Amino acid sequence: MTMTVTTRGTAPSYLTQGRVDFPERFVWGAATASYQIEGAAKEDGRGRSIWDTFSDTPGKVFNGDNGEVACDHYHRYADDVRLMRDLGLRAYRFSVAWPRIQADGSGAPNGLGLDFYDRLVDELLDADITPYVTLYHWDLPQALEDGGGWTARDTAYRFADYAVAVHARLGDRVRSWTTLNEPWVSAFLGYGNGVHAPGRRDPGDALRAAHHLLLGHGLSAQALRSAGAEELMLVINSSLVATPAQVHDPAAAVSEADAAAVERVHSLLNRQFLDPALRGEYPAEVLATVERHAGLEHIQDGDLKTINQPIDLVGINYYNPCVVEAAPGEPADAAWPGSEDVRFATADAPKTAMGWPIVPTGLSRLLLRLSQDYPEVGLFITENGAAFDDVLTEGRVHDEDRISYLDGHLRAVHAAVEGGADVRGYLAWSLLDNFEWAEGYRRRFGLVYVDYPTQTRTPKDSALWYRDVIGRNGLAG
Ligand code: IFM
Repeated sequence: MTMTVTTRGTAPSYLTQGRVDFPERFVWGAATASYQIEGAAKEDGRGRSIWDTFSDTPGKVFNGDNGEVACDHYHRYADDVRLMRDLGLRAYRFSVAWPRIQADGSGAPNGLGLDFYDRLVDELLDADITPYVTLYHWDLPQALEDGGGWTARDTAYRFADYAVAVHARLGDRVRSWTTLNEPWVSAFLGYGNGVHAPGRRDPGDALRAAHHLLLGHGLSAQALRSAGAEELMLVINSSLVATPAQVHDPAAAVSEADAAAVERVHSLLNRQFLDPALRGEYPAEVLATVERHAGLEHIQDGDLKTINQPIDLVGINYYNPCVVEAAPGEPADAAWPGSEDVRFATADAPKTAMGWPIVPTGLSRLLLRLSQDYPEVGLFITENGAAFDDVLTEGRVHDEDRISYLDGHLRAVHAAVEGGADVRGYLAWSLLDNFEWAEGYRRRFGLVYVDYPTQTRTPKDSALWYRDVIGRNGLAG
């Protein structure tokens, strides 16, 4: 049944309303990341990460916030797992903090750091929740950054060693392994526009970092597979790229220049990572950009073969569409080397507290395109969610706007599955309100409200709604 949406105006008109059922083995869960929730930054031998340094640098993070305490998950993990169980989660995606395992990014693993993840995995399994481990969600050991960070080739090799050490401890119980989370963000916000750690601003560095991240992905995927890892995944931040008119109407007429701008940005955002990982090649226009800003010496013979390891899934972190139009003479955005003559615009749509436009149909269209372009790999929604200005009143958070966002995007995932996309699961971002990088704690993405001074957790209405969605494996009418 297809009909016009009336709820809060975020779901697109062609998405099915009423009850929808997801495929039988669809995986439901939530995601977090180490630096954003763990705290305990100086405990049990954890070394410094680039995010500790960046957060300590005045002016880099809103309100001078940092991850020293965060959600104190390092100490409260057992309660947090109980909360997950009570919410009916079947899967939990978390990341391992590299500096907990190797304080300086190399050498013998720190047993105390591994112990923490060991306990967490056991707790999850006892609660019947499947762990999805991400090895790199941005907290690079500071010592490696001091040696060049991701602009240094050696970091890719160090990463593979670290991945093997974590797998050696957890691999008997964890079947799903993600190498990198959002390498585009690591490279282009970390080394391109400097909005994220380590805060460097050089297009050549950003492009070198992107290649070395991919190399680290390939080397670690190869090593993990040989060590017996069952499921391998690369997670990208991905968006539908479209002109303002196309955002709401895929059939909208666009000029040749606009169409070229869309495809160029699609290459920079999506193909720059997926083509090497899944096909062993860079798109020609990306390679031309790399050559212009960084030369090609850092791309050595055999690298692309190494990067192109068989993987099982591509994880998609989707929040909003990326809206662009041709703008002759416009200089490249610092986060987007190669984006000359393109203007980044915004969609005419309601916005989240991050100012991100809410366009669920963008997710269906993205999933359908990716599944057509890369039919060899399954897809997984590894992050999707929204920050809103939540208010805790009398023990409740009535976050109707988040429920609407999630409902719209789940309908979009369902529509893509119906259209033939092989989407295996959905993980909401995030389980808990947490440290939102340069935005500090002011942006709340959680299904669960965190009162930071007391560390009290309060499931928002969206968490209770999501529990019901999981329980019925679908959406009610
Ligand atoms: O909080 C981040 C997460 O760490 C990576 N993906 C996007 C989220 C929201 O900005």
